[in-house]
Amino acid sequence: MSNHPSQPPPHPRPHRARLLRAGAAATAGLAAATAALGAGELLAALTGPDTAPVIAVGSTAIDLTPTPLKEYAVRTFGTDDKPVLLGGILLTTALLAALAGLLATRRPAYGAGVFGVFALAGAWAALSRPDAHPAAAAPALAAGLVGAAAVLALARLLRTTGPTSVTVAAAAVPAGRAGSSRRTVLAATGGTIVAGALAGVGGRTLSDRRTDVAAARDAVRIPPAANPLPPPPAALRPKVAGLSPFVTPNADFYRVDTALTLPRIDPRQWALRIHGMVDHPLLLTFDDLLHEPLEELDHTLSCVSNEVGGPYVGTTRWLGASLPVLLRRAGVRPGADQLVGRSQDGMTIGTPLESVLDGRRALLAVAMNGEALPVAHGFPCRSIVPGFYGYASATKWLVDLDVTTFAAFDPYWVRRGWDRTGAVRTAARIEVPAPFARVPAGEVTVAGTAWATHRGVAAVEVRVDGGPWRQALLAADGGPDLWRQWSHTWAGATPGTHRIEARATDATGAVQTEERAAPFPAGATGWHSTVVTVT
Ligand SMILES: Nc1nc2c(c(=O)[nH]1)N[C@H]1C(S)=C(S)[C@@H](COP(=O)(O)O)O[C@H]1N2
Ligand SMILES: [Mo]
Repeated sequence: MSNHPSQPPPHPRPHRARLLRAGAAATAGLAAATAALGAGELLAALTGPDTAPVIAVGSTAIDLTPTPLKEYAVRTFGTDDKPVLLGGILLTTALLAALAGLLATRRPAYGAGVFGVFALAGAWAALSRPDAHPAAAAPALAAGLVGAAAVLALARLLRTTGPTSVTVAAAAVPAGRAGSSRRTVLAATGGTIVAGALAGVGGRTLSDRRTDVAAARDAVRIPPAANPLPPPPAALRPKVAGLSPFVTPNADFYRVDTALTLPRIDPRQWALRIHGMVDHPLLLTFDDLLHEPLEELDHTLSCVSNEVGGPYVGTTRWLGASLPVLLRRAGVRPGADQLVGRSQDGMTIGTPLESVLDGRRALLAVAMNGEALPVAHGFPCRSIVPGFYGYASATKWLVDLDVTTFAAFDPYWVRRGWDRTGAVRTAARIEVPAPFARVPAGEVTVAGTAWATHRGVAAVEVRVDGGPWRQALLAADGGPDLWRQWSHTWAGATPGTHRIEARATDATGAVQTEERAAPFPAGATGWHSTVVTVT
């Protein structure tokens, strides 16, 4: 800034002054961004929570993320991948905002331009969501305008009264004036941050209240099953401390989806369309669905992204209308081979039609373990087709079923390179002892869970340190659609470090392969192992 017209006279601490100036400018940018995001949230209370700029950008980022990076994120952050993504977006926003503030004190138009780019990116992201309406762009555009106006105003204030002139003034004018201009800058910056934060929190609260479906969900009365199943027998689970429960409580059921804000659907406004290659397209309301004879299905759902030994698997008693009955009522035309479910948030999930109609108990589920589906698990309705990973069978927030062909349509995950079929691979998981546990020498109880959904588990074997395979003791068999728990007594465990391995055989007689494969593109393979220390 040596050519600056108001070049200050030599100052005893120029570095400190420059730093202060830069800090104040960056903070002004951050304040403007806070105001911008606050304005976006406030407007999103009207246009829908998923149109708020950060959410819209985040959702688009999820859809655009290349598969390997997404795999890495799920592997590294697990179900925290969404907070990590939002944190990353906020951090990037903060860095760019600080840069905008620095630019604005020199070239106001550039500073404002950064917010213009923000606005356009946010608007584009919001408009490119599958369920977008034109008003979806409004929050991002408003955010851009507010941010640009705020950064211009704050930068102007800084140029006239900011730390540059404050420090200069401190040398030249009575201390009172320098203090008051510093207070002006602080007050304006702080005020902008507070106003932005209030607008943000207020907007989010308002939109949560507007879209809340908790009351509507509580009001739902799910009729009992036409032929209720007996409670799951205790013999399904070996009595081993530390082994997971046979039926997974809803609160502990894994959640995997691309939704940054959960779709909140009022069941009174919900309808399901069954159409495509059918003779009689159907439109079913939630009431219609509840008037169908409801079936119970005890079933183990798992995610294709689950690593060997991983947690993305759970067992539930689902309740719902029969999917094959409704498809037959619609009259499936010859030639159709794929059933595509579409969710309210635009997810598409394809299942082989032949499997849905081959006699297995596929459901349009409305309840999970005796209560209406939790919002995170698809309220008010999701599909369940035993034998397939969730990405190929279990559309949450389901609103549309399209009877089509594999040739005509690639669903969301298939477009990203995942296997078309999505059949569940055989898996065995060691749960007891826990990894790196210290156990006393002698007899060690080993126990776990195995699944080969819709084929069923016929055997589980255990070995220690690469020794001979021993048959584990299988608990009672709940049927092929359920996981099977097992236990084994490892006799003669000697002090030291040991490696326990397990493998399952499915009911077709196929032994689980040792070959390690990553979850992409068709599900992980390989034997689970756990290392323990015997003392
Ligand atoms: N609408 C919607 N449905 C979805 C998904 C999704 O991202 N969106 N993810 C699928 C995947 S990959 C899995 S494994 C299951 C997980 O269901 P859960 O979250 O109830 O365990 O939902 C499936 N259904
Ligand atoms: Mo999944």
